Amino acid sequence: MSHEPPQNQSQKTLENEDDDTDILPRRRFLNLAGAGLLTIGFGSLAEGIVGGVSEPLNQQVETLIFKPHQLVPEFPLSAIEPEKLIVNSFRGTPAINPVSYRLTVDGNVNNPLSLSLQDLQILPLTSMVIRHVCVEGWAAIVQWGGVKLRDILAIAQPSSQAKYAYFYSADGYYESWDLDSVMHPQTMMAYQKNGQALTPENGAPLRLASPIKLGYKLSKWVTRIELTTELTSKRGYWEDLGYEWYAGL
Ligand SMILES: Nc1nc2c(c(=O)[nH]1)N[C@H]1C(S)=C(S)[C@@H](COP(=O)(O)O)O[C@H]1N2
Ligand SMILES: [Mo]
Repeated sequence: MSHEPPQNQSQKTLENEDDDTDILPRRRFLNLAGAGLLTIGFGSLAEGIVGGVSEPLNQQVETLIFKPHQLVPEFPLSAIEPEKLIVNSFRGTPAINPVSYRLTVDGNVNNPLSLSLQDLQILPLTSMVIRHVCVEGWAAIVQWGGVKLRDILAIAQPSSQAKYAYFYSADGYYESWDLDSVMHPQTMMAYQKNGQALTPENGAPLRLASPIKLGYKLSKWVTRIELTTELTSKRGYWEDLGYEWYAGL
C-alpha cells in the first residue's frame, strides 16, 4: 500500500541513489573487536573507538547530546500490538545481504564510518516500546531494539556546520531530518522488532525508529546517513510529493 499524494504532482525520480557503501577510505575505521565496549561509559566509548586519537566532540553536537530533550513516555511490553504494524513500502522489499551490508556515515563528519552489522551490534543495545503512527490513519505499539543514533554520531563526530541528516535506503527511499531530532535519545537505528530480529519487510537489516516522528520519516533499509549543512530541493520521498517535512508527533 502507499500514501495518496496530497497534490497531483508527478513522482520525482531519485538522482541520488546510494549503493556505493564501499567508497570510503578505511582510514581510522572502527576497530571494535574485543574492546569490551559495552561496559565503558559513553565518553570513553566515543574516544576509545577513534583509535586513541581523542578529539573532543564539537560544541554543537555536545550541546545536542546533553540537551534535556523531552522524553516521550514509553509503553510496557504487554502493550505491544504485533498484528497492527502494517507493512508499508512504496517499492517492495529490497534484497540485502546482511554479511556484505554496510552503514555509511559521511558528509559533514570528522570521522566517516562504514559499519557492518557486527560493528553495530557491539554498540550498546537499547530497547523501547513506542507507538508508530502512519499518516494513512493507522498506528501500532511496537518494541524496537537497536542503537541510539546519537551513539553512532558520537563516533562519527559531526562537524560544527552539520545541521541535517539525510537517510538513504536500499529501495531508493530518502528522508532528511533536523539534527536535533536525530540526536533525540529515543531516535534509534533498529535491528530488532518485538524482541526478534527485524524482518526484511520491516526494514532489515537496519531502519530508523523514533516516537517523535510520523511513520514516513522512519526509513527502512538505511544504507547511508549523510550529514549536511543544508537541505536540497529533495527533502524526502513523501515530502517532495507535498507532505510536511518536520512531521513531528
Ligand atoms: N525505505 C523505506 N522506508 C519506509 C517506507 C518505504 O516505503 N521505504 N515507508 C514508510 C512508511 S509510510 C511507514 S508508515 C513505515 C512503515 O513501516 P513498516 O512497513 O515496518 O510498518 O515505513 C516508512 N519507511
Ligand atoms: Mo506511513
